[in-house]
Amino acid sequence: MFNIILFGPPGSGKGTQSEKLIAKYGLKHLSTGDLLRSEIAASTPLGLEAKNFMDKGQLVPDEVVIGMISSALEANPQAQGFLFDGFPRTEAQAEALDKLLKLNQTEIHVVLALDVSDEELVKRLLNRGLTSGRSDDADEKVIRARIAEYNLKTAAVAAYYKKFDKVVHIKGEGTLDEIFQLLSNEVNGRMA
Ligand code: B4P
Repeated sequence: MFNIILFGPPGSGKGTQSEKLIAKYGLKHLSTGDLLRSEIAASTPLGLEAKNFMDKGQLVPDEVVIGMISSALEANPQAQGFLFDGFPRTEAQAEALDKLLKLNQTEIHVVLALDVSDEELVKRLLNRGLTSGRSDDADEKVIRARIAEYNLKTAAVAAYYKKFDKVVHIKGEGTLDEIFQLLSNEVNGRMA
């Protein structure tokens, strides 16, 4: 089993690069953003609760996303490995993930952190907002709130994994293929 966290601020290319990584390495993609948007689309109680936070650019409460990831891990006992995209986003989520993986006798093997400047993030997300229909991409104020949440609560997750020497920083600006090549080089080196 090989487990990756793809880490970075909103708009850093996590979702985009995840699609390419799961296709190449046969991993199961677990995106908390996608899971939450499915719950919203199905108007479940969890989705209705999450929407209140997401529309303001705030993080959804830890217990909600941890419960979702726990169910997703249970539902995929045959996976060869997981690619976590947008999770963990707080230190409490990172600790919970470590416990869940330990129960399954596995661990996080590498945290790939995409570095992108704030101005580039805002530009990308506003651009995506023109076509995505995502309410959290439509308004610059909400986008900047998401970046502030990242700096306040999520950046600490990289520090958590640095203690275990698992974090690799990758330049997240450039073409999709250039960035994918840098990510693949790291995965290849560690899977060997
Ligand atoms: P997410 O769905 O995770 O969304 P995101 O952070 O915006 O990143 P995403 O992966 O979608 O974007 P990408 O960078 O690929 O989260 C949304 C919300 O859900 C959060 O704000 C929060 O409220 C909630 N949430 C999710 N997980 C949570 C958790 N664990 N705990 C609490 N709350 C949680 O792409 C962005 C754009 O950039 C795209 O248009 C793409 O085409 C473009 N792009 C990508 N790479 C590019 C490149 N190299 N050059 C130019 N453009 C590029």
